[in-house]
Amino acid sequence: MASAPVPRARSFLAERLAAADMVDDALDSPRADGVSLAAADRRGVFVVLEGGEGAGKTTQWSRLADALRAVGHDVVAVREPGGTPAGDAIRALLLDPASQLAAESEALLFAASRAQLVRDVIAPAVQRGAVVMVDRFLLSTYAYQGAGRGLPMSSLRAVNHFATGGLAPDLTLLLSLPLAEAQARMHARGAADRMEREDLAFHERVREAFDRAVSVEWQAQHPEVGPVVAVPAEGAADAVTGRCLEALVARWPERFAAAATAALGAL
Ligand code: T5A
Repeated sequence: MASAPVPRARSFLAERLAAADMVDDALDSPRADGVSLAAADRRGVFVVLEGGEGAGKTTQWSRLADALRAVGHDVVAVREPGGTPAGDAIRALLLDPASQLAAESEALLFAASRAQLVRDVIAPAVQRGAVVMVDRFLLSTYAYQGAGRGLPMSSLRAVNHFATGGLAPDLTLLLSLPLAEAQARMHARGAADRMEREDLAFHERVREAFDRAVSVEWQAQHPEVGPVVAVPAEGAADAVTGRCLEALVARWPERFAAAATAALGAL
């Protein structure tokens, strides 16, 4: 009598390949969880401000939002981590110098805040036609958790694809300032949070990762980050705001020309 077939044990290698296939599937299916917006659904624009600590992102994020609102744009301005009640609780945990977090936990918490923000705020606002301005997004994870902490990029990419559902920024303004100048601004401001307390070598790795993201080659390999343009962040805040507005006009001349003219006249 023939015996029943014995299920063949899966080898370790087969398990690894199956896992890799699942990651590939996820990366190949940007609409799988429904938050990715096709061009036709994207009535608004999704703009991110990035850069190392002290580059002036938060200052410019607020000034740009004010300048655009002043000429009638519907602007939604949020920051990462945060921007939702759950995200704000995660932010407090992540930035508290008393938090003891493994690098992996840290990466997952940033991704969890991002997942909530995308679904509750960013995707609905982009769909209704708003200008969505986000202070940090996925590129920060690649710079801080990837280059800074040394976590594997493939893992960060997969986790964050799950978090964003494939929703990529339309434009990232990368505020670029020499590290020494940025650190001087931070020291002048006082008390440092958990991330700011990392040593100089960590912040140099972060800085190098941001610099790499400006290249055409890097952006071609990381379409999930969207286009990145560097904006020199030296000089007075007014001058930097002017450069940011020029970058927005270069990308969307019709949408932002009036705002830029009005704002530049008022600076
Ligand atoms: N993080 C975040 C990760 O590790 N992974 C992630 O995925 C994400 C999303 C967030 C931390 O989390 C990390 C990165 C961060 O460490 P945060 O408090 O939001 O924490 O930190 P930052 O985003 O870095 O904000 P900062 O306030 O620290 O830096 P900014 O926004 O670059 O700088 P800003 O605008 O606050 O300015 C800093 C100081 O400089 C002055 C300001 O008045 C202020 O005192 N300043 C200027 N001075 C002179 N000239 C100018 N042009 C100036 N512009 C601003």
